[in-house]
Amino acid sequence: QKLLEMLKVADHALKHNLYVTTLNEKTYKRTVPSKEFYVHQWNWDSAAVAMGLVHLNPERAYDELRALVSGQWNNGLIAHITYNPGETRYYPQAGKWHTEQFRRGEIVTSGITQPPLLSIAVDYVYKHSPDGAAGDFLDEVLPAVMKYHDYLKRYRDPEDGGLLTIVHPWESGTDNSPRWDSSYTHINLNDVPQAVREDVDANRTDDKLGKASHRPTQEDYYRFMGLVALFAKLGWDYEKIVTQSPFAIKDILFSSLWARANEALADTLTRVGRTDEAAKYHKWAQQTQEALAHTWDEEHQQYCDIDVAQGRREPIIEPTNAMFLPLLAGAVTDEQLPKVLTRLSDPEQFWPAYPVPSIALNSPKFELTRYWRGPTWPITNLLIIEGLMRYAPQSAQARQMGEELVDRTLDMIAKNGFYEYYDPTKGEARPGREDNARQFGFATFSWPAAIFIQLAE
Ligand code: 9WN
Repeated sequence: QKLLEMLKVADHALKHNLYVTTLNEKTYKRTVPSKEFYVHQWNWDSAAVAMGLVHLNPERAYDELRALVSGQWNNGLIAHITYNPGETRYYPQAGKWHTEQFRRGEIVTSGITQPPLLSIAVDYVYKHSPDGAAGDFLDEVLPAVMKYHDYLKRYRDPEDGGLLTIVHPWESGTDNSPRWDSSYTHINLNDVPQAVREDVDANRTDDKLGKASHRPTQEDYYRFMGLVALFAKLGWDYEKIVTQSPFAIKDILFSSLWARANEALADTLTRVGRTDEAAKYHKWAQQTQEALAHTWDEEHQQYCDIDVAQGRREPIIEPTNAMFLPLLAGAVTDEQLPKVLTRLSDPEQFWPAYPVPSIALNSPKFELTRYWRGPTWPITNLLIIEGLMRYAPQSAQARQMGEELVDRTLDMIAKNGFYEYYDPTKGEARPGREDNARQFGFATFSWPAAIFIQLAE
């Protein structure tokens, strides 16, 4: 009964966050993360939303992904934000990116990307569609997805080593993760132009950026916007950006999704009889699996991001939940698997009442409410669940943990409603803006609603 009620509310949340616009004389339907705060279309949020929507309303899932690829740049980039016109509440507003020359007519985007959940969503939506319903959708979206993969391979793995480089913390989807602390020591805040800092100061208000005690700090924002200004100055030329950015990381979360995304894309292509084209993506997936396995650090018992900015090559040791994403990629070796599961199942680290916190509970950096420095996020739970289930055929422990994580995630969301992130110790909701969340009841955030639907299926 409770489950059915929740599904209804999830449906309501996803309808509440729908934005319909007409751009370039076409109608686009985008589900924004939260109409009270994140009023544009976010890349990996929309991919997650489409996977939930396909169970309620396949047409809306198609619309979501069509809208997501509509602003693709000529070089293949699918941006992290596709802006809704006329909305200026969220900072940075559209004009701050200086991406004018790359825009497709009236469709305005940011200039960076986000973890590549897109092809995983396309494959999922296709597989869960009623027979014959998804053909047109696939014809429209598949070329864009393939072009996006080519962009990622060409610009983010120029050395052809299998791991992808992100150039902005927002590209990781885990903005203020402790994974980036050591890289930040190389970004001199004095190098951030005065005008950029003043702009952040003027905009870092609760209504534009959410509750300050929960969000990334003022200095984080100086860095975020300093990088945006630098990339605009480099004309959004990704050959230059990847070599010159003071922030450039081989990200294990991003790369794990990349491996899985290539498998998914190869799967979709195979299903529609394009086996020859699938081979390339299979190869990329395999290459990344091997590269991820090699980031394992035996001393610290974890997979590591690698700081590759400006010629550096420094492994990053931080006990965050990103270390479990190689499960999703199928990159974990037989020898590594029990070690990964031991770490994940430890109640002092990653398995408290409501796993999986964004950083280990016993880390001195753990903060109960600060965004990606403590709270449990439904999106990373979904990916870790998929990862654990991938190893279920060979590991009873992985299966049992995967099933338990489904139950606890559903329970956490059902207890509170659809919030952005949750307290891992009590499972309480941690909305970005408590005032708004209360005011609007619990039908606010899109991806917990969509993930709830997907996990309840
Ligand atoms: C910056 C929308 C996005 C998520 C990210 C999350 C947060 C934006 C922000 O919100 O990022 O992209 O303003 O903090 O970190 O994962 O996609 O829900």
